[in-house]
Amino acid sequence: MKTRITELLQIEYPIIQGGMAWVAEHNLAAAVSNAGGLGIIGAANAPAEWVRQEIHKAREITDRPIGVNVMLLSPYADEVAQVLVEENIPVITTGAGNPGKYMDMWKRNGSKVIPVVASVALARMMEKGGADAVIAEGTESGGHIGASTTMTLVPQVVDAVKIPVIAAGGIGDGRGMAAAFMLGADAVQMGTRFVVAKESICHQNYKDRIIKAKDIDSAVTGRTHGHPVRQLRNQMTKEYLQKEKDGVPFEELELLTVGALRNAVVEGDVKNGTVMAGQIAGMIKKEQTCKEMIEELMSETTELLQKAGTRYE
Ligand code: TUI
Repeated sequence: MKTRITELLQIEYPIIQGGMAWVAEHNLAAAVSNAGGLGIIGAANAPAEWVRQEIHKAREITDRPIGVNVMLLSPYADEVAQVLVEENIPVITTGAGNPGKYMDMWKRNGSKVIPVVASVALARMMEKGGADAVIAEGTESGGHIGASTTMTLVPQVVDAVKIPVIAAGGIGDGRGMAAAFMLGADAVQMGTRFVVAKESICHQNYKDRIIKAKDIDSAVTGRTHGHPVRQLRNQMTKEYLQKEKDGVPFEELELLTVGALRNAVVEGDVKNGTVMAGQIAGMIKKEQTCKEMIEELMSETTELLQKAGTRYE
């Protein structure tokens, strides 16, 4: 399947793995790239030297391109941005902010820069600033989210910019992927489904929570202080949401989440940890290798697109 994104990024399939904190490390990224998608190392809040090591380790497992996601709220964002230049990273995605100040240095070095946007305004600004594509991420996603749904955001971004658009948020199978193409996207980015990949180093308790999740099992914390985060409901979200209702100050709410994502992903504490996952968790029922996932996604998607083609001919 050829799209503007497979051409731009020199990949076989239009599937990009999300840059999930703690989960998107070298094993997962290399497995996705080896399976023909684009694997991403999530720099998240990690120091720049960790990111460099992960890039080196991924390169031992795959010769194919891998990308890095820069989480712009990270205290290490400046140093990470520099490491990506030194390591000649071919594809850089960004999240949780405006990457404008890094754009020139990355573009001068030949990287393809693909910011996540949650609005048409930011998509337009990124195109003007030289972005090669944008990821339009709907509120169905796990982690830090914007307000618009994928269904409404993707076509509006597609209409607003000429660069390719990658759809993200709530996509977990061939139906979602085919729908994204119908909305005008040239590729999809998926996170939650890859969390349960066999190559994902995420703790089994976390994977099991996703596999057992029902459609309405996610909750959004942090709406009151402007940093909404989607995660699966547990003891921690219950306390957090009650405290938000009670008007507890941000600094006290923060105490509930310090180290909580690591506790869930690495230690398997799915009761008091942060179990970030998208609304699609309810549909994810099995662990597979990245290759199995990507092959299944591609056969479902192409079949649906062919069917749609005949129906509307
Ligand atoms: O970044 C993500 N997902 C994330 S980041 C993360 S770590 C974190 N944890 C707690 C609080 C904050 C961060 C966990 N999950 N996805 C990409 C994404 N970017 N979603 C939404 C946005 C976004 C939102 C507004 C991007 C830009 C934006 O506008 C910023 C501006 O300055 O205009």
